[in-house]
Amino acid sequence: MAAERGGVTEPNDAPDRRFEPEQTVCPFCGVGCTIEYAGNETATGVSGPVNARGEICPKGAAAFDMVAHDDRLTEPLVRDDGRLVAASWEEALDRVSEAIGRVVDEHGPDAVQFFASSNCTNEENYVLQKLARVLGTNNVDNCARLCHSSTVAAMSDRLGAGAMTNTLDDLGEADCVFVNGANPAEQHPVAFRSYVLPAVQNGATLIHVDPRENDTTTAADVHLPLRPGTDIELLNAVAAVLVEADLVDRAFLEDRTAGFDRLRDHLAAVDVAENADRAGVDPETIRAAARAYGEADRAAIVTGMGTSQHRCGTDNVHALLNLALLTGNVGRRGTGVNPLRGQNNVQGASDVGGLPSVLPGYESVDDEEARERVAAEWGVEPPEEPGLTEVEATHRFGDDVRAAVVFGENPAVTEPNASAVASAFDRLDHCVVIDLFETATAAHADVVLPGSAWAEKTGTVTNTDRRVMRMRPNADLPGDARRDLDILTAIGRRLTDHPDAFEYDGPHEVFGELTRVAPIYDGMSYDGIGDGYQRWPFAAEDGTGTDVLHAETFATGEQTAPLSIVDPVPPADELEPDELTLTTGRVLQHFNSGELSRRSERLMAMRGEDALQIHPDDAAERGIEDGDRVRVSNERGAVTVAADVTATIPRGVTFCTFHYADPVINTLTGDELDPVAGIPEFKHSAVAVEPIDAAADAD
Ligand SMILES: Nc1nc2c(c(=O)[nH]1)N[C@H]1C(S)=C(S)[C@@H](COP(=O)(O)OP(=O)(O)OC[C@H]3O[C@@H](n4cnc5c(=O)[nH]c(N)nc54)[C@H](O)[C@@H]3O)O[C@H]1N2
Ligand SMILES: Nc1nc2c(c(=O)[nH]1)N[C@H]1C(S)=C(S)[C@@H](COP(=O)(O)OP(=O)(O)OC[C@H]3O[C@@H](n4cnc5c(=O)[nH]c(N)nc54)[C@H](O)[C@@H]3O)O[C@H]1N2
Ligand code: SF4
Ligand SMILES: [Mo]
Repeated sequence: MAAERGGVTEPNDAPDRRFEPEQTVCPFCGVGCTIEYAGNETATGVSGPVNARGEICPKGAAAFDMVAHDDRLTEPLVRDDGRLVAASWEEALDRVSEAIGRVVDEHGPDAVQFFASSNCTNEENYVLQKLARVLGTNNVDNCARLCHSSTVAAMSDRLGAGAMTNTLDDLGEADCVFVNGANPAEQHPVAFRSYVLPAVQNGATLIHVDPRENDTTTAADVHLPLRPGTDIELLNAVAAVLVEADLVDRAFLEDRTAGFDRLRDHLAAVDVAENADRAGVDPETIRAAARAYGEADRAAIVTGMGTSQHRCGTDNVHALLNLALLTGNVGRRGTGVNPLRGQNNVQGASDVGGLPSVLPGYESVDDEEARERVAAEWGVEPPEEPGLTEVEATHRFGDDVRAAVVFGENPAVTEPNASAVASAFDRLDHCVVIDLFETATAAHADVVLPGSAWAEKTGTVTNTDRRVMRMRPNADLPGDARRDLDILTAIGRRLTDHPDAFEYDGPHEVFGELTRVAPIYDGMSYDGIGDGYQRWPFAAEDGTGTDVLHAETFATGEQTAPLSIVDPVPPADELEPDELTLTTGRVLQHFNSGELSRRSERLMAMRGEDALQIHPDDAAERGIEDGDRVRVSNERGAVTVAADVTATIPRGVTFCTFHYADPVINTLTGDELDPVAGIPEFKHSAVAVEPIDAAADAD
């Protein structure tokens, strides 16, 4: 098998084990399980900081399938006469620096947008954002924008830190776990099975707020199957019951919060039955959920994309934060508000400055002191004006944004309103993609550079509960592919006037610089991390870092956090008669833009392509049977997928995964953005659904 895989040159009878196993971190989700090469092109879980018993999920077990896959890019590609053709590294890098150099000369550095990668290491992302800023622009963002940017905005605003307030370990101590808009049983399987589920088995109440019944619901005591886009109605109703039934923590409200009287007056006007009706749920179930949450000694909130990916995503999280603050569930073990982060380094990509408005360590670009500290290290001061977010930038491609450097992201599949994204990419003067595969985004690129997969790199990643862990190589690079860090530093040396700023002995030296620049990583070291972890904010004295945030004071530096008045915001798409709501998301076996998971035969064998969940009554009305091909359409376009007729989804709502369909599911999603965080509304679109034959007849 090894012989037929791309870039691997051994003969057929070579021993299949080509690499020494070394403890590293799973490339998929933000839980951060440790794995290593187990021979025979498979990964095995090894005891690590998160998965103490070496437990992993099916994706972790399949992590090697893409590493030596035939489809791996093994040489640079450049566009000649409209086609991507093989080229030398010299030529490809020259084209990048000449074309982007020209854009900078003619239009200034703000005409270039950098896409950082949540799939890549802290060191790689640190160098990418440094490249942008040394070039003179803050136009750098990562797909946290599409993911938890609204969570980060609301939590930073209220509490002073946009990350899990607590740890996976101490989630296990909760008496009640309130899961809002997340499906951790499928998306964060080891966090769910090894931390949440044991708490539930010990008697904790699990509340699941999700339109659908899924694997998380199976373990839940209370399910609130709300209509997509009605989280504020539901959460305000829960808050109203907490106040009405006197389940609030008076001492905590007094000492640690501000604005209770205002919020209480606002909630007095909330009619629980009316809000329940708008959300499509039973008011008694809302009351039961509020009682379970309010009466628990320790209640933890877990939040995901169902909360964050709305044009009111930031407000949704504000409404959720109110519940924790009203009941004093902050600053103690087993409590808090816990966003489960997406990829294995989406937390780190943001921590190290892969965002347009903050420097490494979340200090604002307009903070002069922070800029000066960075300048002392870099020899160049970063610009003061915040840059563009990803989707904002895409909207401006061909206007004031003329070039893009896309590192380990696939926006042609994963940004909303995909047909508009595709034409936007074609309006660029120059686009360079650094990836493992010839992606849908690479189809619009002028230069495609073959990077390194997770198993071929050294560096660190930061998991969902703020633990920095080390990646170690378990495989050789295929063909002429290069390490991502080497590619980025090579571009930095060619493109900027500060080549010395991109000379490093290796990732450990980059990490050292990061710990000097980003205060939250201050004191960490490669050696100190070892096979374990160091957690931010890192206090060198106690060896591992701070577990529970906001214990005495909030990370804002304040003793109190404000309570917020939040009013419902209707979704951008209004439903016409006969239209259904489409919400999108994931399943256990598949991953994001599908580039990694589609390369695993075993994952694909467990479950096939994208499918549209639709209620039996909605299906029957349209003459749709289970397994039929259906056309899902709206004013933005049309997509064909298989129908999965199931009563696990409410009437009027459909759900589709966004991993594989062609054209992509994001053809249907809208690109109106949350005004604070710039996150799109992936979780609510209006669509018509019809059987494919009827659709063909109509055409
Ligand atoms: N297997 C697998 N695991 C993954 C990923 C993957 O692609 N596959 N991706 C990783 C990434 S990048 C991320 S960000 C995380 C995401 O992890 P999750 O947040 O769990 O992901 P989603 O499936 O997008 O959305 C969660 C749930 O929100 C529900 N939902 C939809 N609309 C609404 C709504 O309006 N309100 C509420 N309350 N709920 C709603 C959906 O039914 C869905 O079950 O997973 C990570 N882990
Ligand atoms: N409809 C809909 N759309 C969504 C969402 C949704 O719920 N619904 N969720 C959104 C969310 S939460 C997210 S996070 C985004 C994800 O959006 P993306 O980040 O665009 O998607 P990914 O598939 O995670 O990864 C992108 C690319 O990274 C490459 N890659 C992986 N590892 C490496 C590496 O080590 N080096 C290099 N150079 N490249 C690498 C992969 O081959 C892939 O092409 O999608 C968003 N889009
Ligand atoms: S739970 Fe996440 S980190 Fe752990 S093995 Fe599965 S995908 Fe990898
Ligand atoms: Mo994500």
